[in-house]
Amino acid sequence: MAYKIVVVGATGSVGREMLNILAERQFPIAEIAAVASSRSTGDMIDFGDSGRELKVQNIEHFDFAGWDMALFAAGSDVSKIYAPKAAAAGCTVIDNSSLFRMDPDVPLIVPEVNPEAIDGYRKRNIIANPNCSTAQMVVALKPLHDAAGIRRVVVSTYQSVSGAGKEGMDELFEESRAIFVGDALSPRKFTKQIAFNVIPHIDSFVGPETDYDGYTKEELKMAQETNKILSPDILVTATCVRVPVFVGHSEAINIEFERPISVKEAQAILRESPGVMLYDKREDGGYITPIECVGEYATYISRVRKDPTVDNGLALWCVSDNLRKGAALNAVQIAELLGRRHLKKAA
Ligand code: 11C
Repeated sequence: MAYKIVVVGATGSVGREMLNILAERQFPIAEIAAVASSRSTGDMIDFGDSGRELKVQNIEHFDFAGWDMALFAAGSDVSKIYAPKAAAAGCTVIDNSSLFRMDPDVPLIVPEVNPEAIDGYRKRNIIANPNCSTAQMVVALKPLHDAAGIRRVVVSTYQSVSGAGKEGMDELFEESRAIFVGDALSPRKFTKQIAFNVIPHIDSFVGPETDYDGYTKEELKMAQETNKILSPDILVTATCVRVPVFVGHSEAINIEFERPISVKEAQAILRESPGVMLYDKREDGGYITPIECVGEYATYISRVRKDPTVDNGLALWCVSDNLRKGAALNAVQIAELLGRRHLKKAA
């Protein structure tokens, strides 16, 4: 069976990656539409490396009836208006924004972790794609949780500027150039200079209405989304930091388990786990850095070691392409899962 697929936000960084990945994985496509705001209407964009070009259609006039799935990557404001319209027209929405993630009637899916949860999608005909920093972390945690039961996670992130979209990437580029040539440039997208700096602040601050007063929404998302996808019992505390890297999020993760698990056991489990690539040599360069994961599908794990400061503790380093596993790839994998598990049966 082949599907009629819509990509909403097709001209953005994640939308383009969705088109690349649909073409790369030879997703069974009967028809494909690239949809965006009126600003891009009529522009031609590549359908990955398929050799085909797609004419961008205006979302304001797009009729979702008769389409099987719509992959939304245009942000919460667009999803708020158009995702329910598409879903009501019978087109299943796979939404990359944070808008529906914590809705109990919307499954939040990482296919390697909780594929069975997708069965609840019919309530709203919407499936949510998690935040990029959560997606790669739960891919790493899931097999270890199955083996020894995770009690608590302490994570610090090193998130690339592409998490803040094209504007974030432009700002790092222009600021770096300005510094080299001696020009002054004020921050626009970020709160402080990002070139040659790090900023311990991603998304807005959370207020005292939650246990996470003083944390940021990005940090809260890592806790809440992990609880929804993997287990409600895992305690997560995160510090999310923006770093001057264009693509690829990195995470230093400390894990406390219910039961003992050795470094060798964890490495053996991770070596066999779906979506994971273990590269862990205790030598110079024996680990993966963000620049090496760009354009890749895997979540890379390195530096697995015992954390001797707690009972049953491990520490590890986790890197993934935030535009791919963190966004576009995960959305396409959800579309593949939906096709396999539901739409074929209905055909
Ligand atoms: C960042 N993780 O790096 C964010 C981008 O909730 O989908 C994705 C925000 C989200 O800035």
